[in-house]
Amino acid sequence: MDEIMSGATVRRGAIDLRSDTVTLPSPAMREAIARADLGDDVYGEDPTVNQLEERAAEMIGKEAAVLVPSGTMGNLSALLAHGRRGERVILGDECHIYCYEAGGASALGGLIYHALPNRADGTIDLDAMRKAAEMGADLHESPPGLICLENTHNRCGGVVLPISYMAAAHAIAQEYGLPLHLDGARIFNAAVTLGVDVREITRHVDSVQFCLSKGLAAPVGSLVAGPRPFITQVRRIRKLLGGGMRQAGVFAAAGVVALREMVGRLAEDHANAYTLAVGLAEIPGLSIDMGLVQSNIVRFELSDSRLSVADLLTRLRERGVLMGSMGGRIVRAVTHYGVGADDIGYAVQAMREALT
Ligand code: TLP
Repeated sequence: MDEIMSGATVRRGAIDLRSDTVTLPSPAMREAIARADLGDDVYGEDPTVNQLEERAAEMIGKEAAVLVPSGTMGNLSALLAHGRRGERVILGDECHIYCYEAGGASALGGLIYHALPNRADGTIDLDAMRKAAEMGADLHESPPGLICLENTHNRCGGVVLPISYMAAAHAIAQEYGLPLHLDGARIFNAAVTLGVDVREITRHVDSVQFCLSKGLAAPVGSLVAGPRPFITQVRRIRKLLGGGMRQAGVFAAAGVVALREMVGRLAEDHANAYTLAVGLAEIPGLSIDMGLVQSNIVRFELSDSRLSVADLLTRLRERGVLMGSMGGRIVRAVTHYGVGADDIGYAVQAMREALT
């Protein structure tokens, strides 16, 4: 393992559980990248991008989709398309848009984040959501612009929002004439856990952003999907944000393969995450709520106060296993295409040693 971990950069060979964003493209993706038909996508002339957008819209059950460089830009452009300056974005206080996207909708679009507590299961109390949606009639209040949900929910440990909850939130949004946007960075993981076609989830939202570059293992890219006029507006905002790309078919080609070949293997990541969680749960000094291990994310607490999270992560790193800190005493491990079932046993053993 010394060889793997020497120097500042992590060499290939480490068991990298920091995120599913670290996945490298599959051989089929590299092949597709090499052979991709290309054109200038700002002119709408990249055939591979067009193919990806059409396929994505169909799979996700929306009229149209647009390729953006990142999940962050996807969410931001969707929020800016839905809301106007001074309007409120009603969302959870643990969601990625609120915690990890540099306040973009506020900084660049003048929207106001109205953050409501996220419960451990990733949901927002529906009464609180309704109250937030109601606010705005009084001229002292800022009007609501949209509601956002996240599924699977990253900071809550990859939990999956039930379809009945999505439907109930959608009903509230509709009652108040608000669009419901879904940060579905890992929406296919949610569909796999629920055992449904992804459209059973997305039919309860007006727009959705999902990532190709996480569990689906493509190197770059996210899609925003929704009604065609909305997507036209997102396309305009993507340009405004500097996200109009030229021969983007270079990486869209990997996205086409991702949608075709990688969704079907996500269950493997979920099984590996569960095995990892079971192994970690047996180690004294860690505590895990197994009920929240529902997809490819394992979130656990370092309850042994003799060791800091930073020290634990260093000890793991020295053993060739990488995990991430989520603040406080919370650690996150994410399984993905680059991690095999045999790596899980090794990672558990490394954790046991790191805590001894
Ligand atoms: N999440 C990353 C980090 O930013 C935390 C990760 O390692 O999990 N929505 C959700 C739910 C996400 O988890 C992420 C990325 C994004 C949006 C943003 O996607 P990118 O990184 O493509 O901008």
